[in-house]
Amino acid sequence: MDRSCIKVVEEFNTHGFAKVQLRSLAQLREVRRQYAELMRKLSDQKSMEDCLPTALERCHELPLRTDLNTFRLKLISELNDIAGFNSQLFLDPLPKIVEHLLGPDLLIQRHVNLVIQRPHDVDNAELHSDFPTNSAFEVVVWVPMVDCDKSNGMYLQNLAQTRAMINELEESEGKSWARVKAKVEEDAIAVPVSFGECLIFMTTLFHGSKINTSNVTRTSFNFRLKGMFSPCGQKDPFNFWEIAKISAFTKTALSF
Ligand SMILES: O=C(O)CCC(=O)C(=O)O
Ligand SMILES: [Fe+2]
Repeated sequence: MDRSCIKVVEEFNTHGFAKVQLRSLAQLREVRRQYAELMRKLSDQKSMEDCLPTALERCHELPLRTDLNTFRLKLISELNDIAGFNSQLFLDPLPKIVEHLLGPDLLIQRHVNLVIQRPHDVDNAELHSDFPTNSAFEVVVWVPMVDCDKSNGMYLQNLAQTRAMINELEESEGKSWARVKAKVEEDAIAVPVSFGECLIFMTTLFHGSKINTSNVTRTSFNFRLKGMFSPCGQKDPFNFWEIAKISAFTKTALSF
């Protein structure tokens, strides 16, 4: 691993999250093009080819045939018809970093999650942690299709903050949730993530998003990776995962 990957791993191990600069931008742009093409197909927009980034940012101006959630679910369903869609987002240097964190035998989430957050829409993701629905042994990859800052991105609590929150919740037997939530929303770490970057974080971290106060629609994908032999969460492992990478040794061992 080169110096920048080592730094990401160190940051991840200390704080439970890290930002990663993706190196295969051409491939990321290709994913964005595919996505915009789908958006165009499912909406009444004639063409998005000419000004793609702008079209994504101004997705809230699209003439939709249905409500946003139905549109989003239709998009997800079409995206998941593209074989290995998440693998297309598992871009260099993520494999090196994730392999270092989780080992050489990796599972990748079979279906992508898509978040479309329009300006001033109130259906933002409440403060939550993906654990224990997802196992603590997974890494979440969050990839925006537009530039995100604190007005339209995600926020999270680092490992120390998350631990402090859990202690407080346990001590109050869950009664301090509303207070903890209000405090988090006040001092949460908003991580600016531009197109071309992604965020990786532990499923155990508390995170969420606020109402998008920018004037651009935020579109982001998220998916998870897990070591093949680590504990599963509550999802059906046979539906949730597919193999991303398997070592020669494991392949041979599994053949017996
Ligand atoms: O993108 C968001 O606002 C929330 C994403 C999320 O909760 C996740 O990736 O686990
Ligand atoms: Fe989440």
